[in-house]
Amino acid sequence: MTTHPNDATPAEADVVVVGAGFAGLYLVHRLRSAGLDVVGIEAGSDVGGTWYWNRYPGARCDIPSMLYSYSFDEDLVKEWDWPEKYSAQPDILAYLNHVADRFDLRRSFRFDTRVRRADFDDHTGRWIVATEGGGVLSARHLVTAVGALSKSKPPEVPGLERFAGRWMHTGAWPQEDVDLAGKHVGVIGTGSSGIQVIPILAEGAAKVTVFQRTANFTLPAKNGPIDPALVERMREDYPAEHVAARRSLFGIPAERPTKSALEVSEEERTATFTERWNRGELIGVLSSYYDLLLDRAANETAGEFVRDRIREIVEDPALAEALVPQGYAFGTKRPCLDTNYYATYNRPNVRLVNLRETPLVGITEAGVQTEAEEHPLDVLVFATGFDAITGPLTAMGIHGRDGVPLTEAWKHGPVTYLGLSVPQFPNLFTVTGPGSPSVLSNMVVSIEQHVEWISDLILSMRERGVATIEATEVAAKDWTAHVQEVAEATLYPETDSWFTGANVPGKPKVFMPYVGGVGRYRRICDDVAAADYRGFVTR
Ligand code: FAD
Ligand code: N01
Repeated sequence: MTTHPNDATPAEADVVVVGAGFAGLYLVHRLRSAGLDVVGIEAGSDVGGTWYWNRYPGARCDIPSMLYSYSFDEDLVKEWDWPEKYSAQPDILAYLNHVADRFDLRRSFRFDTRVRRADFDDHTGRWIVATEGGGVLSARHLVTAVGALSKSKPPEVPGLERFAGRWMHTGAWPQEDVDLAGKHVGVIGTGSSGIQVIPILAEGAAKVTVFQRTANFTLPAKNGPIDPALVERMREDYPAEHVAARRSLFGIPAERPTKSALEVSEEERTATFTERWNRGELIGVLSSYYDLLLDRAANETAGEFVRDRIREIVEDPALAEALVPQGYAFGTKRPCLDTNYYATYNRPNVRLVNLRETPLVGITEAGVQTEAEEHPLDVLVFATGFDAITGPLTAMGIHGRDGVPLTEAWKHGPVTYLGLSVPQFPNLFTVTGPGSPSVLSNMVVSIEQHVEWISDLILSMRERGVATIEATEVAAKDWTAHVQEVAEATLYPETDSWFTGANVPGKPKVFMPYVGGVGRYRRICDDVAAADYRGFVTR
């Protein structure tokens, strides 16, 4: 073994898994069940990942809970009762705790431990993984299950250190209850997190001021207690619905639209959109017609339908116009599902500050300063999102062959083979990495597919006595070009969003997820495996 800056003796493992969310838990279970020696590393104090960190009031999933859960174990599917159609953060966290207990997973994890550096050792063909606090591990494989939305984006506003009140980020919400009674709360950000937290804050706080830079499209969740008939049907038919999800476009079973939005009458379109709006589904309206994410004019029909609903709900016409999203195509920023979001603005204790009209200048001791006025606040909530998809990976200090940093390999944007593997970084696998459907899908479906594919590859390497496997430069270049090509056939790349990295100053602007669809992507991965891992080289 080569020497390493940290001279502690490395502990040995077959696989190091980083992260204890949906992905890390399943990886540890699957690899350990196959007889491998696995060590999991997690920065948080316990399991849960997203659902451990995002404890803000109102946090919940927007994929139906029966599908936003593991499908790999029939008993697990049948024994767990979800309370709501879209269950809340405490219930999802309780589920992941149940999974950890049921499969005895915690014993394989080191919690409160952050990976700060990982070096591939060319001589031994092993990864040397260093953690904050001085721990070092040596492993044949490094699998990142670090999440696509786990690195909170700091607010790029000056002066926060001066603020005399309390502040928090939705992505790292305090563990204890935050008492907001009688307080004036400010919220910066109106993405999915802001849209979920604002209505609840408005109920509990004396006053809420929302600082909005870009108005978002959000649809009603129509949430409520889970339908027992649906639960029974899905349990009886197991795994039919999960199989349908795996073959679908977004990891949610749905009819494939065959009509263009432009080939039907306005009456028919409105009737279809209304029926879909009333279902309370994330992709309901968007999958009414096949061209809504392909053609600007078609997209406008759906966009205008949603804008009209906002105008109906918000009583003050000027306020409604400020909340109406303009200037980008519906669905090209990740859409949101809400409970009472627009109606919240009819409350007397809620005020919207349009940062497009009065830009944010900075944070003062008293609150938020815009070009127009100072807004005094007791509490300031940043719902400003994440350095998404690549952020958690580039923050890990990963160095491949010849010490090449991942940050250097990706300085113009991520280059991967299948979103799973990076040339020059042998035996490194990235669950839901850039270039895979990941955030454009029901992520549990995508996570299960990656975990199973990666585990099968590692086990096949063991059987065949292969020490290292690595994507070829050509395979990664071709795949990355394919990811761009399919994205460019859609409206997605036209919009600045966290999908493109445009939300983080200085980040290369590249559309990162694979829009080709979950089912198609799975077939491609399966074909690669069947063709003796085409596009990889082994040693
Ligand atoms: P995560 O759950 O993000 O877990 C990654 C873990 O890795 C974290 O706990 C983190 O602490 C740890 N980690 C990262 N870097 C390091 C390091 N260097 N060292 C040690 N540990 C590290 N997706 C959907 O499909 N449907 C939804 O309804 C949905 N709702 C969401 C709601 C919120 C509020 C958010 C933020 C995201 C939501 N997502 C949703 C996306 C969600 O992130 C995924 O569905 C899923 O939970 C990701 O699981 P994961 O295991 O891949 O990553
Ligand atoms: O983050 P976002 P999020 N000054 O990036 C604004 C998942 N999720 O945490 O658009 C002022 O979407 C920014 O404005 P703009 C889901 O995948 C799911 O809400 O950049 N404003 C935007 O309004 C989601 O998409 C759920 O102009 C600033 C907001 O902050 C993803 O996580 C719930 C600013 C950030 O929105 C991320 O969602 C929560 C600044 N300096 C999260 N910086 C579910 O419902 C940023 N903004 C399942």
